[in-house]
Amino acid sequence: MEQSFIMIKPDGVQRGLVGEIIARFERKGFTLKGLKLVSVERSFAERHYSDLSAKPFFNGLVEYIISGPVVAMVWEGKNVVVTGRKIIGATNPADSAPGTIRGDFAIDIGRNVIHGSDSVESARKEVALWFPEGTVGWQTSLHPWIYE
Ligand code: DAT
Ligand code: MG
Repeated sequence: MEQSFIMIKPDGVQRGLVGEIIARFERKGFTLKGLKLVSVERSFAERHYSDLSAKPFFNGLVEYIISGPVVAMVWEGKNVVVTGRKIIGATNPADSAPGTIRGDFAIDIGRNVIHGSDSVESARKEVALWFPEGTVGWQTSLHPWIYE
């Protein structure tokens, strides 16, 4: 089953949005397979965002991610990467639809509350980077009530 790496960024943690965000993924029907509160080092944040290292906003982005603890999660389910991005909303909260996490809880692009993998391939890399210890192997008993 497909997995996505979802991270509540430091602003989301500071603003008390952890429960709200987890609830949205839970209620959708996705399954939580990994969860931890972590403060990451600069070099780790740079690795996570290595694809963006040439961007002018890269340093500010890294500073933001290391500015406080983040909640790192792995969510599993059918099409969770694409659907997770829809739940999260557009990168710039000014363009995120109401009803999405960024649309409901964010204003500035540099304080957009949450990260979600943008492809199945990057999800695989991000899950491996953030959860080298592995994720939790369990199956929800709700499966037949969520999938036909
Ligand atoms: P996303 O987080 O939606 O996958 P991304 O991978 O393109 O977006 O960029 C990672 C983060 O970098 C994004 O959540 C916020 C920041 N960012 C992206 N584009 C930016 C820009 N033009 N100015 C400032 N920050 C930006
Ligand atoms: Mg991205």
